[in-house]
Amino acid sequence: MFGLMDGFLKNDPLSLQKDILHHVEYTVARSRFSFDDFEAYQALSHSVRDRLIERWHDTHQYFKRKDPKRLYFLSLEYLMGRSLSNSVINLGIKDQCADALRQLGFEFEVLAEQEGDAALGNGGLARLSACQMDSLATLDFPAWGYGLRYQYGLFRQVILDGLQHEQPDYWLNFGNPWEIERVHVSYAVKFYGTVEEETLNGEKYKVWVPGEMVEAVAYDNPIPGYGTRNTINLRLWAAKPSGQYDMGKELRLKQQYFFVSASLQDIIRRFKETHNDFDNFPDKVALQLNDTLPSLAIAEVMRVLVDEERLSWEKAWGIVCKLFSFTTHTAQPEGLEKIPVDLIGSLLPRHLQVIYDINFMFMEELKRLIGLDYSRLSRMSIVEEGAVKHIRMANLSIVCCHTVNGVSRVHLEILKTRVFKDFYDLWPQKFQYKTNGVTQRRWIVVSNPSLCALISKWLGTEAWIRDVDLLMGLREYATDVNLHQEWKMVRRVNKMRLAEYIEAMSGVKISVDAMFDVQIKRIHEYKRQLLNILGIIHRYDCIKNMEKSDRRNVVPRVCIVGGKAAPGYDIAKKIIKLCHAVAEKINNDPDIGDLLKLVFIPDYNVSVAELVIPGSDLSQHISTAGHEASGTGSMKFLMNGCLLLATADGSTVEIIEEIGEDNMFIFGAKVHEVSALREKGHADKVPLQFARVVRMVREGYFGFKDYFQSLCDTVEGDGDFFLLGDDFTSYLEAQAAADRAFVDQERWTRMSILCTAGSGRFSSDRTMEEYAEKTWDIEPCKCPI
Ligand code: DL6
Repeated sequence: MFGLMDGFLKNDPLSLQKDILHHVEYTVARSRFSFDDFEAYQALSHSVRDRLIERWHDTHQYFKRKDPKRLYFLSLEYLMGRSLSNSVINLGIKDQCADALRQLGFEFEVLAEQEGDAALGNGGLARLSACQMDSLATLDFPAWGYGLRYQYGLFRQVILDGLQHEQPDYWLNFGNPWEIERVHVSYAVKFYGTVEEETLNGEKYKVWVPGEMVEAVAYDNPIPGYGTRNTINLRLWAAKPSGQYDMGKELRLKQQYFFVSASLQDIIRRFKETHNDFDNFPDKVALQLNDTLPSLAIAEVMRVLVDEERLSWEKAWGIVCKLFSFTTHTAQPEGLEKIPVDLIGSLLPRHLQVIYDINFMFMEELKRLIGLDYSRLSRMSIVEEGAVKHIRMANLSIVCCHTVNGVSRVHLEILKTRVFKDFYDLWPQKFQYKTNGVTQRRWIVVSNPSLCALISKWLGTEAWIRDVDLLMGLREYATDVNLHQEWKMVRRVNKMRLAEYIEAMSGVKISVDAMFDVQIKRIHEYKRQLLNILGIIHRYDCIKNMEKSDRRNVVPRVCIVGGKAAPGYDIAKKIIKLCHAVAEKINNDPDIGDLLKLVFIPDYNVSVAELVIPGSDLSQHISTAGHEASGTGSMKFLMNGCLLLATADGSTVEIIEEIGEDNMFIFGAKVHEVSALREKGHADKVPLQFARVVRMVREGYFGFKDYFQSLCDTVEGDGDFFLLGDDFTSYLEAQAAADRAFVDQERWTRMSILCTAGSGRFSSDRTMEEYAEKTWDIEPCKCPI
C-alpha cells in the first residue's frame, strides 16, 4: 500500500526487526537475547505504535493547516477489542511484521493472542463506536473520538455451577502499549458548590463556585485508517492522581460530567487557537452525542458560552442549536435515561439552572405552537414532574440538537410513531435514520484472513476492503463449483479452529460435520435466548422420542450460546443457568451422541466474537419484533457467509431486502403485529409443543426446579410479554427449514456466498458517509503521503 518508508521509520522486515529488538531492550527492558512471547508482543506493539504516531502527527498537522470542519464523536463507551492485528493490517505491514518475527523465532498469530481486549463498554452501542472510528479514519474524515479511560473494563464473566459471577477486568495491569499518556493535556473539572452572581460593567453574570475539583488527563489512542495515511485520535480521559480518584467507581453522573467537561475544554481550546470569537464555531465543529449519556454537553456548552465567554443567552442558544446531533440506540421508552433533579442540583448546580432555563424557553415556545394541551406539554417537558423530579435526557437532546437519528429504518418508524411521537409531530425535519454498519476490516480482514484471501482472489482485487460494494461481484460466482469447493474448505477450517477452542474451554468434543448454530450477544429477555433454549429442548425431546431408524434423518447440530447478563438482571442470569442445565443433560446423554450438543461460551467479548463468527453456519437474531433498535451482530455473521435465522426486527428488515428472504430463515410476528398480539392475551392459544417444553423446565427435568419457576413465569400466560409462545411454532418451522437447507450443501454454500456478497450495505463506511453528508456536514481531509 505504501512505500517501504513513508516516515522516519522503514517498514521492511529488517528495519522492523531492529525496532522490535530495540524495544525489547529499552522499552520492555529485557535482554534482546532472551525474551518471551508476551515481551515480544510488547516490543512489536511499541514498534507498530511508533509508526502510528508518525502518521498521527502528520494527520494532525495537516488538519491544523487545512482547518476543516471537524467532527467530535462523544461516547461514554467503546469496545475496541485488540489493537495489534487491526493496526498492522490498516498500516499495510502485517506480512513484514510476520517475516521480521519469524526470523526472531516468533509467530505473529501467537503474539497477537497475548493482547487483552479493551472492553470499555457494554454492548452494541459500544462496539458500534469502535467500528465507526475505524471507518472515519479510513474515509479520511477529520474526526476525533472522546471517551473515558475506565480503570476496569466490562466485568469478566466466570461461570461456576452454571451461574454467572462477575470479576473485575484489570485490563491495565499488564500495561497498554496502544495509548500515549499526555501529561501536559489536563483540565480541572469542577463539581458541587454554589452558584453566585457577579456584576461586571452593569451586566449580571452567574459564577459557579465549585466544592470539588478533579484533574482530567488525556490518553491518546491512535486509530489508523486502512489504505490511507490518515490516523485519527481517540482521546480517553482519566482522573489524576488515579490511585486516589477512580473515576470508574464514581456515580454515573459524575463520570458523565467529568468526560463532558474535559472533552469540551479540549475542543474549545483547540478552536480558540485559530479563532477569536465563536461566530463560526458551528461551521468548524460538529458534536455528535452517542445516545444521551454525553448529553450534559449541551448544558455545559451553554454554561461556558454564557458564563465564561460572556455571550448573550440568545447568541449561545443559536450556536448550540447548530452544533449538536444526537443518535438514540434504544427502541424502548423505558430505556430512556432520566436523572433525578436533586442529584444534578447537588453535583452540577449551574447546569440544573441552565436546563431549567432551556426548558422554560421550550415550554413557552411549545404553548405558542400547540396551545394549552397540558398532557402533551407535560410529556414533552424536559423536566418530569412527580414525587421525585427527573430530567429527561432524551427530551433535552431532542430540543437542543439539529438532528435526531435512529439506527435503522424500522427504528426511525418506532421513534416517529411511539417513542418520540410528540416531538416528531412538532419537528419532523429533525428526524432521520442511518442504518448501522460494521467495519469489514475488523470483521473479515482481521478475523477471517482465509476468507479475505479467497474473496480477493475471486474478485481479482483487494479494493473491496475499502470499497465494500465490490463484494457484490461474488454474486456472479455463486454457483461456481470451484468457488464452492474453496469456500467450503475455508469455512471448515474456521469451524475446526472453533471446535478446538470449545473443547479446550469446556471439554465438549464437537463434530465439524454438524451445523454450528450460534447466538452470541448480551443476554436479555427481548433478545430471547430463552426461545433458543426452549427450541433446543424441543429438538432434544423429539430425538429422544424418535424411532432409532428415523434418527438417520436428523441434521446434527452444535448449538452455541454466549453473552453476559447485566450484574443485577436476575432473569437473564437464570437464562444462563438454564442453558448450562440443559447442556449438562444433553451433552451427557449417550443416546444422543453427535446429533445434538449445547455449549455456553463464557466471557463473550470482541476477541471471542472474532473466533466464533467465522466458524458459524447459522446465527440467530430472534428479538421480539419492535425491540431491537438495529442489531449489528447479524451484519458480522453476514459478512462471514453465515446464514441468519431471524425475526423481521431492526436492521434485519433491510438485510432481508438486500439478501432476499430465500437466503435466510425468517419467522415470527412482524413489528406491526406485536401490540395486537399482546392485547389479545395468550392463555388460550399456547402451542402444545411450547407448553410441553416449559413444563419440562418447570417440573425439574433439567434439575433446579425451584430456581427456574420465576423464569417459566416470564413466558407463561400473560407473563409472556416477549411473545415466545406466539412465535414458537414459526420458530420451529424456520429451524426445520434451516435443517433442510443444510442437507443440501450446494444450496447452503450458494446462500452463504450470497450473504457475503450482499453484506456491503452493512459496512460502517456507508453509515459514516451518510452521517458526514446528511448530519455533520463534514468532508474528507486526506493527509498527503
Ligand atoms: O446502535 C447500536 C446498538 C443497536 O444495534 C442495538 O439494537 C441496541 O440495542 C444497542 N443499544 C445499546 C444500549 N443502548 N442504549 N442506550 O447498546 O445499540
